[in-house]
Amino acid sequence: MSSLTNPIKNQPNDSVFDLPPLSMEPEGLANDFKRYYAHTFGRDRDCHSAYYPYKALAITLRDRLMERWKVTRQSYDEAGSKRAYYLSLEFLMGRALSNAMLNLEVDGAVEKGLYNLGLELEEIASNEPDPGLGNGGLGRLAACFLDSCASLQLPVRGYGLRYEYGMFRQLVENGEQVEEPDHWLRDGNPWELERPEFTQRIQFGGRTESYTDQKGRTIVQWVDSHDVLAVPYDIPVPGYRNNTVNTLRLWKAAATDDFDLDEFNAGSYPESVAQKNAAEHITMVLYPNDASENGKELRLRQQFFLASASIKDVLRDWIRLHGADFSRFAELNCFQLNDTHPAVSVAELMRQLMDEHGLEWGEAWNITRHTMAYTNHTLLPEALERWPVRLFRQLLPRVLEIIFEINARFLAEVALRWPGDIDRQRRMSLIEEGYDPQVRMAYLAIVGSYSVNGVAALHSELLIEGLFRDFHDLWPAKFNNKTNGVTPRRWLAQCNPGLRTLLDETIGTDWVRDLDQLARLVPHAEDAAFRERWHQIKQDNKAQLAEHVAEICGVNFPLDAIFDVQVKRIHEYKRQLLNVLHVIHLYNRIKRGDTANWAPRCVLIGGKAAPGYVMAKQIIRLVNNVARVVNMDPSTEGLLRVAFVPDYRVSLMEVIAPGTDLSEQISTAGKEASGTGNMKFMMNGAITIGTLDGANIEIRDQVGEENFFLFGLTAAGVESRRHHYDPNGIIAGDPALMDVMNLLESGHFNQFEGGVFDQVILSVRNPHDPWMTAADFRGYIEAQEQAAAAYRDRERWVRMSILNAARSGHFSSDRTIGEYNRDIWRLTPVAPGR
Ligand code: 26Q
Repeated sequence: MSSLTNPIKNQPNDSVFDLPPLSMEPEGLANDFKRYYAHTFGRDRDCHSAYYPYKALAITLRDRLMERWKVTRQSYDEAGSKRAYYLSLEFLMGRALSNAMLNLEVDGAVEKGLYNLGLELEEIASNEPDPGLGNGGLGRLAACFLDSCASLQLPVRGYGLRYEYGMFRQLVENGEQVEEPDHWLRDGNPWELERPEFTQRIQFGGRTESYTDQKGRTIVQWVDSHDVLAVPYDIPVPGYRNNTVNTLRLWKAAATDDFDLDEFNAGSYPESVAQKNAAEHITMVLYPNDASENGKELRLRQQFFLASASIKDVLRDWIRLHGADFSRFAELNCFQLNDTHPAVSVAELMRQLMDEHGLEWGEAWNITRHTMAYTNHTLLPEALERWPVRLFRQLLPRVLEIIFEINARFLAEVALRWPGDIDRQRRMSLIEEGYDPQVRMAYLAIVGSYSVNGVAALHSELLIEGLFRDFHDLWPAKFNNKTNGVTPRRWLAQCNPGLRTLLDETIGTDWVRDLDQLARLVPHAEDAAFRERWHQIKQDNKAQLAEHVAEICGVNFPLDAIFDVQVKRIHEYKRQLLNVLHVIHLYNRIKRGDTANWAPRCVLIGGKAAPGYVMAKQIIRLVNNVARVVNMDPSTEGLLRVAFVPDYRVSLMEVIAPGTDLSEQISTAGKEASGTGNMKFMMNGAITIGTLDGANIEIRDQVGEENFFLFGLTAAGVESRRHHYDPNGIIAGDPALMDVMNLLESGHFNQFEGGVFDQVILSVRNPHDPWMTAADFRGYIEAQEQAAAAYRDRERWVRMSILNAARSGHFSSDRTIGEYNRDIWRLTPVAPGR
């Protein structure tokens, strides 16, 4: 019947897109909300679920994003200018609803519209699940970067994986971490748009075959592979009030419809169908360790799946716009690798250009090494990714051949530069020889990239002096620094509405786009009335945080106390243990009656331990046990409270950062690449107590030494001390530390649980303790005393707090992305037309 009315083909013509712009006013928004709630979801007055109002509001806003999304895509195509792709195994986006409202500038209108329906926006927003598709800093950085790219109108697309299960949910039972799966997609995800039309086919396994064609060229084919489909799901990334909506494209693994015919004919039809299941496992779960987990086949599958699908997608797009001529490809495209996790992209881009698009090695290599850029996020040598050659051979035989060829050509270059220096060739080889040879992913990334960067000044320095020294000798110009940043939209405007209002009234509203404007607060630090308002806002935020802590942990935090907070992944190098030693020291002082001029203190610690990291789990248990002993002791009332907050995640940080006075950044110097929590705290007026590590150094440079509590060895000091480190001597010579160790070793915090803390305690006494906890104890205690003294002088503290926020402009991810763009990507901003 349609052949009569639509004789050409059953596809709508362009008038289907002729739609009037959607209302951004309270009434129009409320009408859409009502329609979705009642008609789309079919709710009536018997529905008491708070989830449906959230869903109805989410799609009301999604419609507004859709309008702008389409225009942005078209504008990028029309501009025809260079694009960048951020490849990452993790995007820790956090909740989308409030961010969409803020960036679309409808937050006020939505609140009003819902109020007229008898609904409270905040309550509705709290029903959104917090997607946890990342472990920590690296994943959250990717999310902040996408926000900044959209806000700066840069044509940048994120590529990642759509994990069915995100970061595990952390429970604490009897003081111990318990992991629960996070099935975040169970109730659907209103923010994603499935794009089956862009599905890609990804190869695994099989073998290679080569033959010589008529022109005498060697053609290699990857055959007998077991293929998996990659189905993209797009998530809109709105810029701040600029009509730009960029894309985060996440791949889901799906089985092909091919059957294993052998199995099928052998009569094992169910087995043959069940095989399909294995394919879908690739994107089932996020690996929950934030240091490399070596040798896990599924992880390598995930990495290649992301690399191959994303590159195919980019090449498909290229051919759509430019045809099969790749001569300008490198000029107009750039891939940023978020650590080595997607580094197999270097070889996979080579493979696709040569085997699928017919380029010669030389052409393909020229393109590859001018489009790939690599960011390193770690200094720990044990965290550098290596994959067994045998695993590569089995899973990605063609990719391994290409890696070998890259290596052979690279080592020839090394030999040319340093003739006869066999040791250097061995050190720099992409293949680590030995009983079980390994592919060194960082070296593959360096050799295949035109830019290699660290994430803070110290980190970038240490990289070229240490881990990557040989490569720096060869190609000094490749190496650069890009100090991390965080988005001021989520981490100030959204999470701290009280402070946002004060800032807007004091310095206008431009700071949200241009965070350096916060420097205009500096003179106001001398205004007593301004300080009073600042203090009041902090107290209100502390009250909100205290409410959460009371509800979640059952611990009461008095508001006159210093809120002293350390939240981050649990790691020995981050030294949550040092924090605990200080807590025990304070407890000891209380028990001794040494409380003259005391500043009441509430210590909050939170973070997840990798499920297989025994020491990290013991540290969590220690925090919980110390908290129980301290909080139960009547003598600590009004002086000291300790709590471990379970399931630390993005949405929790949005409550924690605004309510924090003192930010704990106490890693062993030279080990924390950057840190980004430190920046979120600073923006919200917390003062840092920290070591000269990562971005702490730059934070201190910005805010001035008088507004930062510094302690501890320097990175160089740590390395030179290693040779003559004597923790037992330090303990014997420091009565305070001696008391702390005695309490720990007497079993005071593990009555009836003999021995559970032995490993942790022994690590402090170990002369080979890589983190040198004892070395920094004295300095830390003294810095904490300075912090307490400063806090007792309220006017002084509030001044310091204001100056910290005022000097945080440098740590906006807009500044970071501006530098990536200026030095690496060289993209032209594109404002969406019409
Ligand atoms: C690798 C292989 C197999 C399984 C897991 C992994 C893996 C996953 C996540 C390895 C590392 C990570 C995450 C690392 C990370 O978050 N690093 C942090 O990055 C931040 C952003 O640059 C820095 O601020 C932190 O200092 C750094 O620790």
